[in-house]
Amino acid sequence: MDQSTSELRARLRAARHVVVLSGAGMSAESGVPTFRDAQTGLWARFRPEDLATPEAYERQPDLVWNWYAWRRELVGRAEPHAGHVALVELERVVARVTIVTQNVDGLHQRAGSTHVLELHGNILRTVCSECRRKVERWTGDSVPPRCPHCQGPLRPDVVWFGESLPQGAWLSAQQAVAEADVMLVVGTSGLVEPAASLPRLARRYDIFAAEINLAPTPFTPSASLFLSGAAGDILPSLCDP
Ligand code: BV8
Ligand code: ZN
Repeated sequence: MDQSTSELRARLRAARHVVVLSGAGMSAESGVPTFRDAQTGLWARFRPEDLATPEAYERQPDLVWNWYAWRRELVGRAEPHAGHVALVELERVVARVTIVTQNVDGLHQRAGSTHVLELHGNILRTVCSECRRKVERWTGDSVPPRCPHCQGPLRPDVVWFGESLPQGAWLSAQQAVAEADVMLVVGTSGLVEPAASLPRLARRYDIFAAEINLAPTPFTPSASLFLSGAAGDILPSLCDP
């Protein structure tokens, strides 16, 4: 094991509170394509940033609904990988582990992480765009389906570009960073705000922030440590007992 990995292992074990910011790169090895990856097949000609917006839903609700139906099905088939499991293992050696995720696939929870803050919602939850009630089942063949309570169009319970983050999760995420001893920044390109401001916040508090990514990002120059590699390879070497 190289020196920087063993140093980070030691820091993690000495920490009372570790906060992890995860991005799409954390789910890549589970088969969920990242936003930077070109989308496949039918969706290759669309940019996610153009579809994940209220305007796109307003303009082409059926197209946006079908894109999410395709992604929901894909996420439903995905399994947490060794990196997700390593973060669960970390909870056995560190008193408090807070996972702050930009991902909407619920894989951290499925792996068994007990404290997950979803900054951008969860694609497996569906809500009414009018009354905002959660809707588990819907009938009829209209696309998008209608809310059983108020007939409003249903939508995925995710945060679109231009929409605010869920207040509670966002405040708790900032709080978790302020109280952390070590931060792991895993599989995020650091391009989407305000999530990308959290690693910068950690460095302003002089908190040790290690970045795990296949390639450098805009945050890398300010990171305390950069470990180049895949989340599924590096996290087990850091977190396994
Ligand atoms: C807000 C849910 C304000 C939906 C998502 C300029 C112009 C216009 C807008 C803005 C602007 N500047 C800032 C903004 C605001 C905007 C924004 O940041 N835009 C960007 C594109 C410039 N942000 C917002 O709109 C946010 N809201 O700001 O509200 C506001 C305030 C008050 C009142 C009203 C409004 C909302 C942003 C949330 C958008 N929703 N997801 C859905 O999923 O469909 S974001 C979505 O993209 C993902 O959730 C994810 O968070 C993000 C993609 O980022 P990453 O996770 O980093 O993934 P990415 O593919 O980019 O990178 C993958 C990384 O992993 C790479 O670095 C790669 O090297 C690495 N990797 C790959 N494989 C591996 C790996 N690493 C390790 N191991 C591997 N195996
Ligand atoms: Zn409704």
